[in-house]
Amino acid sequence: MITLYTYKPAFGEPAASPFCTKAIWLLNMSGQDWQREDLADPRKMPNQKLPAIRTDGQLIHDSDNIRSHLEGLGAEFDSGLSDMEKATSRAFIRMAEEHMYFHIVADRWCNDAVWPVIRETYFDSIPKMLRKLITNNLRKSVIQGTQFQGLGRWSDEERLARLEPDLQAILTRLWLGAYLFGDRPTAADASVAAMLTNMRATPGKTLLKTRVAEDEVLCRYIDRVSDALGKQWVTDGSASLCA
Ligand SMILES: N[C@@H](CCC(=O)N[C@@H](CS)C(=O)NCC(=O)O)C(=O)O
Repeated sequence: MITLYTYKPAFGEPAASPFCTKAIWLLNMSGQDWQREDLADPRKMPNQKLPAIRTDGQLIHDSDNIRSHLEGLGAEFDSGLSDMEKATSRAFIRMAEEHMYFHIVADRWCNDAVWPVIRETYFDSIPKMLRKLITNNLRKSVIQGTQFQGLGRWSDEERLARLEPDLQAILTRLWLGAYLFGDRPTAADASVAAMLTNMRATPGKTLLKTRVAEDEVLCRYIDRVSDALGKQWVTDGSASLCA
């Protein structure tokens, strides 16, 4: 049995982190038996981040490594995709995880109206008297991180303009099928939809949240992926089916 170390569910999502949601969805697709253990503090993990899995005494961290491990056990997330499609899939995953993700961070940590809800949700295990003090330092370092990464230097309007071509690329892929690469979900959907669903789930009102929440095609796509990958899958060797 695989144990997934993840952040707890938040804002109606399977986990407070899109990378944990991605890992949950990949585990479901893999057909492996797994259980979750929710952690509030990632500091004991390699790289001090979540998600990670424990399996056969090994601790495997990073959602990409979790994917590789599951593939080593026989999961075929991209079965039926051509080499050309697999190359495009890889680029979409990087777009989601190395660009779209930081918009969620900026929306949740840098926005003074959203931050109190984030603090009270993510850090409710810290005693209330200490919570503001401890999390203010953490928030400062995350805001510095967004400055270093670059997105934190843009206004919300400018940020949204930078994201728009990514959203258009996703919408273009969806002309062709229900999922990014046709009629069944693949690895790219687990990354891309995890980012989109978390953008939509951010508490309060932000430009980014409104952009995603008011886009019918994106919302139908998010709901389709959440429905399909939120369930445990069974594999019969050649195909994966929702259980
Ligand atoms: N590349 C990693 C990213 C994981 C990640 O960024 N996790 C964040 C939450 S979304 C985290 O645990 N951050 C804690 C920290 O940086 O202190 C993956 O794919 O798993």
